[in-house]
Amino acid sequence: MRFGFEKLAQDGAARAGVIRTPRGDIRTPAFMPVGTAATVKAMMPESVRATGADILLGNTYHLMLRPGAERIDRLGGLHRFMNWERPILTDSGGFQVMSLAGLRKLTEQGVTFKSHIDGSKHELTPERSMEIQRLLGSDIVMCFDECPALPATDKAVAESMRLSMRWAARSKEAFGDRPGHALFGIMQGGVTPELREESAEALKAIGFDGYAVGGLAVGEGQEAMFGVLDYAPGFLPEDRPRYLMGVGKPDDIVGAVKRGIDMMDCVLPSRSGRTGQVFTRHGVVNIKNARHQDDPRPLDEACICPACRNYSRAYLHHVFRSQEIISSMLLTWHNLHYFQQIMSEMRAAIADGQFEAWEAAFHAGRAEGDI
Ligand code: PRF
Ligand code: ZN
Repeated sequence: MRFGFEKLAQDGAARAGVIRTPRGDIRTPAFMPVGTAATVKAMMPESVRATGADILLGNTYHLMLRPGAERIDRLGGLHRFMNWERPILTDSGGFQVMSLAGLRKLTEQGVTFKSHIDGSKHELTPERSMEIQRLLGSDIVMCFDECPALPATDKAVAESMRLSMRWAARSKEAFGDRPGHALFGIMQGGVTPELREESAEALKAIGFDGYAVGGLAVGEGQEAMFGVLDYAPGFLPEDRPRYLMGVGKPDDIVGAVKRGIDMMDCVLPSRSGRTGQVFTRHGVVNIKNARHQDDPRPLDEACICPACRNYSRAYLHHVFRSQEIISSMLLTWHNLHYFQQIMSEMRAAIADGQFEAWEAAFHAGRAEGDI
């Protein structure tokens, strides 16, 4: 079976559809929980599935360092290793090298760096990134790219983008022809329309199964990000999935879907679950706040996740303050459930031609500060 994308409905620029893979369908717009180190922290894989996730994200950078891609391959691949048999998308490593590794050196060939774990020296190139993602058994492989931090000069953004486009061509060549597996290109170009268009044209000339919008959510702010998303998805093929990398907060996700994005990933729901920040229909709840300590109500009375069905705010406050492991488990579950709930509601609204009304209700129900 081959990889495919079918658009089922469109409402304005927002699209609803399905990505078909040999490991199962991915309903879009899709939110991908992040499973960096072969685990979505604090969650069993069956619990992640119960929140409504069709696909997880894994990381080349972390897994190559620990436990090693060759080891995961010997153990039957990442799906079996982590007990998640559904689709996995893997990021290619360059972005994580730039944000996590020590002592980096970037050349035309690739990047050498020191591990953030033990200081050991490693190299990533487009060819090695493709090899690692093949050893992991990734269903959706990402091109090896470079993502400059913003703000940066136009000249720096242009040079970085052109390097990423040369690496995209090398990634495609090294990936080869792998039926049932997909390779996605990554658009760069900062917040400059001409550079975004040049990047999209370069990627389309190479030809990919899907296209990511990279280089956003790197310090430019929501207004600038939406500014790019007002035009950038339009440079990409209509009939291929579009993936916005590393985004975001619930309102970022809604704004991205409205502008034609089909897939997203972010550590926010899982990481926030461990730091006591809870996302709900009404806004953000900070569970460590003392005003929850006598509160018998659930986090969100309308939510059907285990944290909301079975526990009070007072209990969740207590286990968070006591640093009990169940705190991370319950809050992560709730956050992931809430993010998937938004995705599911958006898919239905797009199918019904009601996206605008849904979006208005989404914003109307939310408070700015802590609730
Ligand atoms: N490139 C890759 N991974 C990423 C990004 C990117 O630009 C981003 C930017 N938000 C997150 N993750 N390869
Ligand atoms: Zn809940």
